[in-house]
Amino acid sequence: MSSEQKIEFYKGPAGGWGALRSVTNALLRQDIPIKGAKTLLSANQPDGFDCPGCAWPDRNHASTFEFCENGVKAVAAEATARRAGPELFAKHTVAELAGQSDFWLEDQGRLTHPMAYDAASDKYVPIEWDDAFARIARHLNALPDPDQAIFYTSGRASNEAAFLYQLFVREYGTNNFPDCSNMCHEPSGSGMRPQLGVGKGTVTLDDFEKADAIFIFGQNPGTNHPRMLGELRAASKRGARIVSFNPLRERGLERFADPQDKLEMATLGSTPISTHYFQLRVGGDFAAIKGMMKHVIEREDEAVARGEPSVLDHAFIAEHTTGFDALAADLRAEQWDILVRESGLSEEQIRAAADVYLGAERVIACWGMGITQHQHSVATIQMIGNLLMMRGNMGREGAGACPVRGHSNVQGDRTMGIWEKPPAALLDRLQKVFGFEPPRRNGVDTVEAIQSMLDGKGKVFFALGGNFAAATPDTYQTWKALKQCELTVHVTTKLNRSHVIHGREALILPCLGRTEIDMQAGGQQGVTVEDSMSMVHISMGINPPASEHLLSEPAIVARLAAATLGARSNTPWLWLIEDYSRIRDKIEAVFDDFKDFNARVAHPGGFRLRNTASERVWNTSSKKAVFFTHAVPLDTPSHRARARFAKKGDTIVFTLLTTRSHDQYNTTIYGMDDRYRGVFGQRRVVFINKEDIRALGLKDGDWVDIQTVWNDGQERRADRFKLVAYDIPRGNIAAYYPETNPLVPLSAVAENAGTPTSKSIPVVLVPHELPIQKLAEDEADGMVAAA
Ligand SMILES: Nc1nc2c(c(=O)[nH]1)N[C@H]1C(S)=C(S)[C@@H](COP(=O)(O)OP(=O)(O)OC[C@H]3O[C@@H](n4cnc5c(=O)[nH]c(N)nc54)[C@H](O)[C@@H]3O)O[C@H]1N2
Ligand SMILES: Nc1nc2c(c(=O)[nH]1)N[C@H]1C(S)=C(S)[C@@H](COP(=O)(O)OP(=O)(O)OC[C@H]3O[C@@H](n4cnc5c(=O)[nH]c(N)nc54)[C@H](O)[C@@H]3O)O[C@H]1N2
Ligand SMILES: [Mo]
Repeated sequence: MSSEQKIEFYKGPAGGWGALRSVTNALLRQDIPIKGAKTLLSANQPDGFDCPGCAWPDRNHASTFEFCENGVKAVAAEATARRAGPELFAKHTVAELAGQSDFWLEDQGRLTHPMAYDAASDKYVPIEWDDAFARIARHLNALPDPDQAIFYTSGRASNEAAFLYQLFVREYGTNNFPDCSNMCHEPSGSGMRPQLGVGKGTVTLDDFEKADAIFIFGQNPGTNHPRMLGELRAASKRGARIVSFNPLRERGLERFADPQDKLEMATLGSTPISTHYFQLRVGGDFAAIKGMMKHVIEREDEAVARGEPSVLDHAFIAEHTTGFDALAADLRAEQWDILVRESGLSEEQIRAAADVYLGAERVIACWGMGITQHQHSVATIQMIGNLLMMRGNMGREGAGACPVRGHSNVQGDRTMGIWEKPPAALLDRLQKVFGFEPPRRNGVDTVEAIQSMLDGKGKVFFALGGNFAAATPDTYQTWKALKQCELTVHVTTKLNRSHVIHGREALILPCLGRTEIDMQAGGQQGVTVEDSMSMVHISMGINPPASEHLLSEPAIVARLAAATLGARSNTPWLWLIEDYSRIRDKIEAVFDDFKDFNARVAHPGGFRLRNTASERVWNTSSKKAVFFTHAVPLDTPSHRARARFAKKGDTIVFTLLTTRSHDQYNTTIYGMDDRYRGVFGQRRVVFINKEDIRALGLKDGDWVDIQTVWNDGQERRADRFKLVAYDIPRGNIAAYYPETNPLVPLSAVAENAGTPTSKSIPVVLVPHELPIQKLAEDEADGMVAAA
């Protein structure tokens, strides 16, 4: 399947014919006939299913099919004709399966039967559903302390599944809810809640139509949110300024050809996306944004001195905010040389970016993982908030904050209470509605969960979706943690690393995907999801299930809850799943924002949840929006590592960012190409500045091993990566995740959010010693090669 290994600069725009070709390949690869690929046309339709790709919203939950290359790949991966049935497991021991790559594992197709690990034969063997639930219940009920069980969630779970899950786990007695959000946009919530009183984005697609300037920090929409390019293209065409901050030159931020635009396609035309592109240092956004604010304050002071109109929105600042004077004083005192050094941008570049901000009436700021996965991510996000608020760009048309979420329902899962630090109000309400005493202790997040298992406290690990063993940091520590468990359970659609790195006992519970018809006693069921802009809508599967043995996620949770809690629970678990509108009634009973849930979600396109910040109502402790003052971070792991090696002469400490290729969905590898970055047929590459290659005494195409510089004496390495000369600032390198997760120390987390700092790991590169053979295609990715 994979193309020939080559590195070839990509000259075309994002989208365009390359995207159409790639879609055809994706369908062929999954044995899906292209003619009559009805599945694809039903994605994001009012009567179809929500695309299991990203969380970017659709126009009115679209009336026309919005073409999205990576949406098609996500749908095709789920709707594949391939099957991983009991025969596969009969043929291979788990040790053999563990020797296969991540790509190979998922490529076996959809799981068809519940399977249990049999230690005697080292194989997974089929198990009846009721026996599986009884076995889990037995383990859970044998634990002396419910906090010894850990319940992970990945962001595809529907609202209905997530709601039942958090209810079950809290009735069982713990708040141990690590989720993918902990590794993703957790810092956005942690930064925004104390600042704005909401932990979610404040803008809608309508705001995108009205913005004069859109700032994009640390996000690669051409690959990860392709439908966002449509909005950016429209904004660009009407003259809005689009300002990108990214250490890498990303094609999708430069030019885009809309595959639905016949003229653009016929003429090989395209639309420029970014009007300004700032290639800052990894982690340099904080200093860049602070510099922009300093420029704004300087202009304000000049304007006042000259008796000219103010550049700030004083009315907004006075009526709606606190903390501005302290921030302004801090900005006046800040030194340009620090801002320049730490951002990696020149003073002129920072001032130019700030002038775009000053020249715009209405500004939106978007951000992604390039902002959230750093030690100082929470402070950086509050800096973005500060910048927006200086000119009142919060809670009015065409303006606001837009953290662009990842998984299609990751935002909804948190809304439903998948949260290890539940607010007291939620627990009070659960108590009232369901008549039980919820646990009040905070639970563990993702990194704390790994630690808990390593320490021998966490003994049962249950995952509703995802791929914990591959997505998390410090891979070999995580594997050790999972292997120490008494029981690991995965509710899942496809085989992945987490099923072959397992506890003493292990279960694989295969579930329906979004694309599939969910039939219950009360007829066909739909589920609901919430996108990145707080729009809630229904999702209805259209395909027959991949196997007759699959259960829906709500059914799995409810039957497990009934088996575990028995007469202890007052909740009518099995009655609830006969008709999911009953679950939605309970959601409404717990969350006031879901008033008339069933009626409102029946509208085509659904409804938007209330977002108080977008109404300029501030649910913070002061009842105002807050300007936060933070010093430029000068003591990050990269700073410390550089200081340590500064004395040792010629060793170069790089800051490694880990990112996604165009052919993957998180830990799911669709293929070996990263078209827009010019990488084909391979994934073990390091993007590096050509001057740095020279400084290392190496050549483009040479092989290196990557080693983390950390302070705990533990060796962390990932071997055999090919150097690829790339347009990236010196001292910074980039490589793909998950292959690089063994390099991320468990203790490297964002302050006040616990998010692994996957975008800034101090590393050194050493020439690879052993001769490199051409890697077999299915060995070329994933954790195996690293093991
Ligand atoms: N096709 C596809 N779609 C996806 C996903 C997928 O894997 N595949 N994953 C989904 C998920 S869960 C998520 S969270 C999102 C992720 O979507 P993104 O947020 O786009 O995540 P990344 O690919 O990790 O890339 C982040 C970008 O940040 C840049 N960057 C890295 N460090 C810095 C920095 O310090 N400063 C700045 N300014 N930029 C930096 C990188 O060069 C890269 O362009 O996408 C979602 N959608
Ligand atoms: N180094 C590094 N590490 C990272 C990141 C990074 O940028 N760099 N990004 C982080 C981010 S943003 C995230 S969100 C996490 C992702 O972490 P996870 O959400 O845990 O991982 P995914 O790869 O999205 O999960 C893929 C698996 O989900 C299962 N699946 C797919 N669809 C369904 C479904 O409908 N139901 C169920 N039950 N299962 C399903 C399939 O078995 C598939 O193998 O990774 C994080 N890890
Ligand atoms: Mo994510």
